[in-house]
Amino acid sequence: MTIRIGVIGAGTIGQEHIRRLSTKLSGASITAVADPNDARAQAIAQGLPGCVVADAHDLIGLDCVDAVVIASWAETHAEYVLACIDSRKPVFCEKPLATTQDDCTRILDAEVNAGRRLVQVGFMRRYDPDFVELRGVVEAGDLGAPLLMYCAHRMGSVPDGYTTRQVINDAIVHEIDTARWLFGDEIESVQVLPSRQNPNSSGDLLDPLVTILKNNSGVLIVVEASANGRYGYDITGEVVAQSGRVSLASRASVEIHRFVRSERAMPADWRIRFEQAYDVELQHWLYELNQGQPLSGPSTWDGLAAAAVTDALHSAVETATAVNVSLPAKPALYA
Ligand code: ISE
Repeated sequence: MTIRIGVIGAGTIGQEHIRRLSTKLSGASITAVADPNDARAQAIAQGLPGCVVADAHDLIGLDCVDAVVIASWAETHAEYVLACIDSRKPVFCEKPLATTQDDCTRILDAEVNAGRRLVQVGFMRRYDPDFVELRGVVEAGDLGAPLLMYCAHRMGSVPDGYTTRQVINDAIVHEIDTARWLFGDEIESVQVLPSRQNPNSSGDLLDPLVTILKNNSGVLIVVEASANGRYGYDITGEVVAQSGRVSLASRASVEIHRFVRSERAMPADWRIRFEQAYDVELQHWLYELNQGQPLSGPSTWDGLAAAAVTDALHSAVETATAVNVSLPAKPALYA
């Protein structure tokens, strides 16, 4: 069976997903595209047999759309996810699920009322082989109790006008979900420590930004987020445990030796670094839809728990103090 997919948002990640869904993954066809830039949507649709262009809300209701991929601006996610739930159409929503805990709560209430999981959130690191291996070592327990984690989320550059709010909602949200997934524990409180500012950055952008997350077991997760490092896309993670430490493998693809120097290439951006993770997460989603199996990927609850932490981080930026994270009881649908 082929799942007919409507894609909302044909920007960078939307085009990436259209490419992988239409040329790489099995069990899907792209039947509709929606984007505020109509010319862009038309150009993309022309390259996809039988694909139509529609307004986002119309796309969700089309008979030729069985499931929806949301890759639009984060501020639009809640509106479109709610419309998919209302139409009882499965939806893969790029992270963040929504930009506030309140909006995630509205989504959670609607999905619980629908009585089944319809939403998967694009926390793709859970499908990245390096992160999966890191989690395997932590879960095996040979190193003893995890005590600390150090993460760096270093981007080579961000667009002009990029803000601290976006760093938290768009970038650090990955470390938040990784910490929850890795340790199987919720985040209890957060702190934010701006460092000396990078002259490459300007405006409302704290760069680099250090955040300290503390989970219910007392593990501290220290996250450095850098926006304009200029040297490449550099994602690191190291867990310090009772009797050892384990860190993510370096993702250098090649080593270049010349002029009495040796260099290691590194990813230029997230599309290259996480290509395989994006492929696997979407293929896993398609497989479960095709098999009629309950969704087992990152859920609305995971999106809400991450938004509770990002809300707390926004507060911590303002107050320069530790801020507690508050979560409701987890509904049985997400047990
Ligand atoms: C992008 O949307 C991603 O999800 C990347 O993983 C992250 O590094 C980047 O900051 C986001 O803009």
